[in-house]
Amino acid sequence: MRSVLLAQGWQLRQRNLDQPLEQEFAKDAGWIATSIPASAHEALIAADRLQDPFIGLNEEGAQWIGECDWLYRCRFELAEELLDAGSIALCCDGLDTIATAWLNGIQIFTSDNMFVPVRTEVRELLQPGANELRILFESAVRIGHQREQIHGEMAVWNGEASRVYVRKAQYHYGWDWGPTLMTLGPWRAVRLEVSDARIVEVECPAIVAPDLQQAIVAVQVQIEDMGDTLIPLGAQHAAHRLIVLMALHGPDGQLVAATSVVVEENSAAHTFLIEAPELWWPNGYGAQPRYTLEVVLERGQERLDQRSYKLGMRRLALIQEPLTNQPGTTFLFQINNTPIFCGGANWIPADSFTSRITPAHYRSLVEQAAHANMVMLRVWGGGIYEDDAFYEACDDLGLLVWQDFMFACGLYPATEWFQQSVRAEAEAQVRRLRHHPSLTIWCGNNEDYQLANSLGRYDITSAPDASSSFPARVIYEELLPAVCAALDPTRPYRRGSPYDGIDANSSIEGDRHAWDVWNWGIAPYQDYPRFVGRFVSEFGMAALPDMATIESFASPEERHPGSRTIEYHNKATDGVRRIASYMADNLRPVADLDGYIYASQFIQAEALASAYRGWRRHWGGPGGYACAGALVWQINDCWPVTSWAIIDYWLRPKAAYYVVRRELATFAIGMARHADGMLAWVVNGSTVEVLALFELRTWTLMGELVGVERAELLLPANQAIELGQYGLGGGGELVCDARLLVDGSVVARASLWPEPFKYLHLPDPMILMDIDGSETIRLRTVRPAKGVLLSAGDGVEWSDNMLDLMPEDEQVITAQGLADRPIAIRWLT
Ligand code: BMA
Repeated sequence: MRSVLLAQGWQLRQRNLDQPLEQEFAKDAGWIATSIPASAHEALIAADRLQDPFIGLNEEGAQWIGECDWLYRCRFELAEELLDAGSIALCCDGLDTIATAWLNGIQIFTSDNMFVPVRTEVRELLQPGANELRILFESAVRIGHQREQIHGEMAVWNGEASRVYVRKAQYHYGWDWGPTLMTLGPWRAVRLEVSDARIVEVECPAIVAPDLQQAIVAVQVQIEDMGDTLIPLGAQHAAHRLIVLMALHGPDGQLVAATSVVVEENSAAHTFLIEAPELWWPNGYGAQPRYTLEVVLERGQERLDQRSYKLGMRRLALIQEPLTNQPGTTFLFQINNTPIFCGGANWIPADSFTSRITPAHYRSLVEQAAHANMVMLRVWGGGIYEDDAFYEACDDLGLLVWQDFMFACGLYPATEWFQQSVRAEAEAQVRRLRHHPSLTIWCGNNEDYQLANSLGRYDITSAPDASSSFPARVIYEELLPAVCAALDPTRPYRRGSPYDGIDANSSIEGDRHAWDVWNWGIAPYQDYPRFVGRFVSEFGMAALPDMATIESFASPEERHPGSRTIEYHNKATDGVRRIASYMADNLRPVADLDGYIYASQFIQAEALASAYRGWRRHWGGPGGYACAGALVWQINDCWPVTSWAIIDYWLRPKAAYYVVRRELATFAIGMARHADGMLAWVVNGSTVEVLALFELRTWTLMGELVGVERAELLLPANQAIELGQYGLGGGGELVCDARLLVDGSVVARASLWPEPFKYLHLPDPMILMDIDGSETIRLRTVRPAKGVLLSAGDGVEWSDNMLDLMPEDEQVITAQGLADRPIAIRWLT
């Protein structure tokens, strides 16, 4: 099979609706050159016809684009000999969204779901020499409104309501962290596939035996053979037979086994058996070895097509069983029979313009997640089924993927045409992604049950019904599970996130979105521990991005707290007021932008620490895994904005990033005030029992030591244990400083401060910073210091940051890439 990429030679222009379409396409003037994939917005920006919508208030000036229809055309030359092939198919891997296409004047398809690739046979329509492909993209806004008029307005949280009628990334309609940018155009590749016979599909589930001693890879190959029509009847001898060669190589490149199978009825199958497989593990639990499956289609000696897959051998289970010490049931992922605490984050598309997210960008973000000791990323349902590069990075780095189907915060229709489109979408995406070892769970939607519940429209005792007031239950409870059961039976499927059946956001069953802090009730973040769930799949606290990121979109006179531009780049409901309210509760007022950024990032860091500490405490071991995961909302941004992201659009980590990394490290310490003392606990996330030394010191704010305790602990494997209550002798404003040492090295630190911080009289801590060589930094202090943040501009990777420093406890940090740049340091004053 040969693939001819149609990436160049494209043009686009706005359609004048008053003129006949044919005439509009035939016009010579007014076309803008573009390459594919790219949205119309990107082409217009490149042609200087649109100001970058990420800068200032420019988003507003980009709204007309989505309200218009657009014409795309591509002129390409084809060599005559290509037309001898059995088949030439036009493949559009993703069209955004309402598209009609013509090849050399003949209509070849219509498409209205950006998640369904289109493949159309076009050999008969092609000619040697010049050819022209035309695509009309109609306004998704207009078509959505037309559908809404016919079928009725549906309820939504976020975005504009007609979005539920259009199978387009829902965040394009605007979200509480993203701009409204109604992109359009070919958002993935457009290709011609030239073949006589081709591999249509390879199904290759890797199944590991319960004792982990064997694995099988059951390969099924589907073939399409156009060439056989060219062979005279009766001449189908051996030389014309299609053969599939399959070879499996181990992680070290050595051949495990190989076979060749004669294609019969357009398919070929073979099951590989692997003894003592090298297992694939999540980040932090072991390595990520991959086996390579090569599939080659041949006729005679001629190689017609080939595919290659990197497979991971891992045994996956989602355990929902009664807890012995608490009400309800677990929501626990096991990989290779090992219970995994799924610390991690929610993932949104990394750009409003998805086609410009490079594999390197995906890789950097997934690497940042892995460096933050994350184990799981949840691909949230209001975005896109991500590019292969994302899943490959997750496979490589051991990030488990929770994959939502693309429905979010809405009541979706379930008419026949809509269901058909969703079925095609789900089948295409499940087929594309199912071989990835990182893929862990399919999930029907984001918060649609919660929304229905809030409107009194979800009744678990009734059966799903497309004509009910919550029609899409037929999609989440019948259609999607049927597609998953048929195409990917080895993975669990959940109806929604959150979901448990009855109240859709239970704290004792299923997963839970803990928006008690920030969104509902604006509860103090210090209360996070109370909002625990069996698996917290969302929680978060918003903060401003890095100063350099603000400089990328705000002009110098707009760089102050409360500026129109900075507030415009904060899309959350009451976003500015909520940040202000958490600041007012906890910190002294600040007026300068630097201080304001620091304060908001300080609060985000404290909030996420409070959540992770409070919840990992419930990683209680066999029978007691009462909280088995916590995914922060959100890891990334799609544009430069104040949001819940812990890494901003330009990949600059916020202070909370480092705190999350520490809280998700193998070892962690937790402390909470209790009566006139405090309670402490320790998490051992390793899979072995560990002998450790726990040290607790108590300091006055002036740096006087008022108490020391030490205890040797035998930490059971892979669970948290309670250390009990400690008195806080001395009264007054004291800071507890805890360390955990294994073999003499500090493996975890934590501190507990009197709060609110705004009431404290914090003296100068007298921090000493020494730089050894060019990248090693030694930090010491005379008095306790809170929230010590180092910065030195882009390109520096801090091994740790946003530290609490205590007297007599030097912390050594590496700053990769620092060279001889100056370091700015600040702390809570
Ligand atoms: C969640 C998400 C998003 C939203 C976020 C912050 O529940 O599912 O819809 O962006 O909250 O409000």
